Amino acid sequence: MTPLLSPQQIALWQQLTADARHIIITCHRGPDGDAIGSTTALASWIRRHNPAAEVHIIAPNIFPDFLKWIPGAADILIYDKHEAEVRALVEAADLVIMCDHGELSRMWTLGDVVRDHVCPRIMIDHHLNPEPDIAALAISLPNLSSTCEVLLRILLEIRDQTGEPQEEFLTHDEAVSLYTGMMTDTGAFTYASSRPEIFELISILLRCGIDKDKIYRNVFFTYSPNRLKFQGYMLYVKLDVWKKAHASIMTLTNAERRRFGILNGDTEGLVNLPLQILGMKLSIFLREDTEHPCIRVSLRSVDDFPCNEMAAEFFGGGGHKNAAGGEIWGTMDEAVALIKKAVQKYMPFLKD
Ligand SMILES: [Mn+2]
Repeated sequence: MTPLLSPQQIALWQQLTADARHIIITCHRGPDGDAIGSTTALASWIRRHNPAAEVHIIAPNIFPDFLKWIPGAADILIYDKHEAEVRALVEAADLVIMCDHGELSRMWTLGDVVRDHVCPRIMIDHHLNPEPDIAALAISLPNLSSTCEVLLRILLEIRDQTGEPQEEFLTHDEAVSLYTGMMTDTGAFTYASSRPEIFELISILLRCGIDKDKIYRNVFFTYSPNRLKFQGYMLYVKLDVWKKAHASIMTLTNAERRRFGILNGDTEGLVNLPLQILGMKLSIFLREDTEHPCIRVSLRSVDDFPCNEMAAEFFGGGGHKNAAGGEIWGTMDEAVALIKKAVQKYMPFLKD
């Protein structure tokens, strides 16, 4: 594997992580498996390598229940819930490590607290367009699938540099955290995961004794009975396939939410299902917002269909080529009408 870090960067990493006594590790708002996995693995690694340091993981807001089993996740401080305590910790920090975000604004108001506090920062990330000049050491690799992959490669390079014994470079729990992030950011290695290095790294994690099948079940087999029945309802009753456009649409109202007693996270992943239809290129999911009079739009595609461009042009949103979102201020009928207009405009991408 080609090294990610120069010898100078490794030296800087070593110096920053060894000298600090009050370390804060942050992730983006709406933490996902990669955010929780990278922060918990790194916190554990630093505690082992710099026992004199006090290390805190801070998330801007709560993370989903299906990530709570991750080793170390129980100790994560939630800024939304403990504002004063977190503020004091940030103000005492002599090192801030940003994981899985390249911009302070991705932490919302917590980003302002971090920005106002002067101390060295390290950025470990894989998102496009990192904010310039916010970190003494910025390790931003948009070509890698996950921050956990970036972090694992950093720790391997440090091991090789320091000659640390093989068995001490990563604990079982750290390996579990890192695997979780690599798995969740690639849809269990079904997208953005064709580089051979990923599987070399997985083999290293397996040698640390992780049970990858169990990790998969811990994350993905966590439905309530209601959620599965609701999914059946959405596919059987609400899925509308536009054959000629190779597109599909599902809509969800708040009345339906109440009827099935579903929670916000229960709609997660629903938008991906129609892409299992042979030849399907675009899946659209519209749902009434639970707080505001607007319709939230989720788009998923395969191959070259630019979800991000459609989201930016029609729904005031954005995202990635194959996954994007936005919102429509209006009724569901108005939203569906606008979607039809958008699909018409992007028909050249959808036709055979
Ligand atoms: Mn990520």
